[in-house]
Amino acid sequence: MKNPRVHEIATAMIDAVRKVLIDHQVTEAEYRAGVMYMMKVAEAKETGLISDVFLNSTIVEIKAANTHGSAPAIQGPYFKEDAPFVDGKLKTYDSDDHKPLLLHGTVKDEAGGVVSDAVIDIWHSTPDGRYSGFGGYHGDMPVEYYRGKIRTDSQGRWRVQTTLPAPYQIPNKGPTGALLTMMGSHTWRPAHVHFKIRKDGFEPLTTQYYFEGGEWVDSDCCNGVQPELVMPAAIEQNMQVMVLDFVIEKPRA
Ligand code: MBD
Ligand code: FE
Repeated sequence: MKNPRVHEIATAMIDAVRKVLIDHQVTEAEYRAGVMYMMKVAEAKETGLISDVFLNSTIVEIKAANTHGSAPAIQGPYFKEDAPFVDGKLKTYDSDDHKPLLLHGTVKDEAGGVVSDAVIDIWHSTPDGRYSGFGGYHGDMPVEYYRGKIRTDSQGRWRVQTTLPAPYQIPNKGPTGALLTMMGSHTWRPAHVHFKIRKDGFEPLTTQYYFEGGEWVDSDCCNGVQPELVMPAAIEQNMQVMVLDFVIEKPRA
């Protein structure tokens, strides 16, 4: 059955690629190398990674231009729906000697009203750049580490403690890393913490925040940094803190 949206987008994508092939006079051998490359990406289970490295920021750009809520950011390939609810603290490894990080703030609607009982997913990598709940490069860490869900209270407030994430290298031994290297780029992302805020009757907000002055903030290999997402360093209770007041919006007709 013909799907008009698929027809429109798939046809335009194929036309765009055909134009590149012609403009750059791509040879038969180069075309075959490209096809082999896509097979390697699938074999290495990097289809999600390579898509998000190059294209997620464009989807975010589209969303950002149409939102009255907080700035969205790229989700990346390492969100896990099955992360558990946590009580004020993400589980981290004791061998993780990095500094504590306090995260707190509020969730409000566009009119400034508090949003209670919103669910916030929070996730970030270990200091050595691994995400829990994934195999291969990530080493099969149980899903309850370095991620969790919390709820806002009756005042729309939320709070959670974790450890400070470090600058992060995307999986760099596979085809995605190889392509970035051949393109003259690199595989680094600035240290970041991911958030997904959901509440019935509101648009989900997927975002992530970075640390002012952090390494790679000015050259993220995923093009995911926007000025609103870079937070200044602050200290509370002897801990580095990020205070984030999220605004979520109702779906538009
Ligand atoms: C990540 O951790 C990430 O956040 C993104 C967007 C892409 C690759 C790895
Ligand atoms: Fe990430």
